[in-house]
Amino acid sequence: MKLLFSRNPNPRLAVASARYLKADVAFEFASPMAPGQAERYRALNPNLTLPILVGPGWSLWEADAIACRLSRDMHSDFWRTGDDEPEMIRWLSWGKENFVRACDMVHFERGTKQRWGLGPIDKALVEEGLRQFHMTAAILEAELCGRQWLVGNSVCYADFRMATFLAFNDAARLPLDDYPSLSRWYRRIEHIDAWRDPFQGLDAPQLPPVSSEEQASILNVPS
Ligand SMILES: N[C@@H](CCC(=O)N[C@@H](CS)C(=O)NCC(=O)O)C(=O)O
Repeated sequence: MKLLFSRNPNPRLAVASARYLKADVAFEFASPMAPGQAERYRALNPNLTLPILVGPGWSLWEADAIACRLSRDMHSDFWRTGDDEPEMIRWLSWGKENFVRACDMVHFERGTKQRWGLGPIDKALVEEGLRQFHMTAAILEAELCGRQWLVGNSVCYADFRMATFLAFNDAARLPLDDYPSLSRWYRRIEHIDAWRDPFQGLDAPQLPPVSSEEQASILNVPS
């Protein structure tokens, strides 16, 4: 099997999951949206997004589905399958509709758009993303003040999924420090090698840096 990836958030999540699981996959950098590449990848994923897991005669897209598949292959409880499974699904479902989405909104404006030259930061969208971040971070803070992980006593895929965009917080600048239990939880995740440095030893170009306009706005100087 091979895992097609880039350094962007969802493929990063899939690579980190595969490495955490020590899954038997080869990693291959891909860029299905680059000019001239679409036809090569459309049959593998009609969305032309990453990650994609490819096996003989099949492909699987969506980071969550890939994590589920690899966890099953490795007989791991990283993807919970016992009594904890409904609770894990609750966090995956709620997270993607709420906390992860809020992080994504802010990161898209401050990070993705600035890296790839997709236009100026929409301040209204940043404000709305931050509003949703605060609402949903408060819910996670209350959950995490009494325990170390989202489900049970060990890390699971829901922790990784919830943290998808926190690995990019140098660009997104979400006020994570306002939430001490949430910050401690994320530091625990960062102690996991597979999360902290998923691309170690892999051949993949670095993401472009955020633009000088964005840097100037951080420093509050004209660009
Ligand atoms: N819901 C999808 C989202 C996939 C997605 O949006 N991938 C983006 C990166 S975050 C992508 O493929 N961007 C183009 C690239 O990385 O080359 C998942 O969870 O896998």
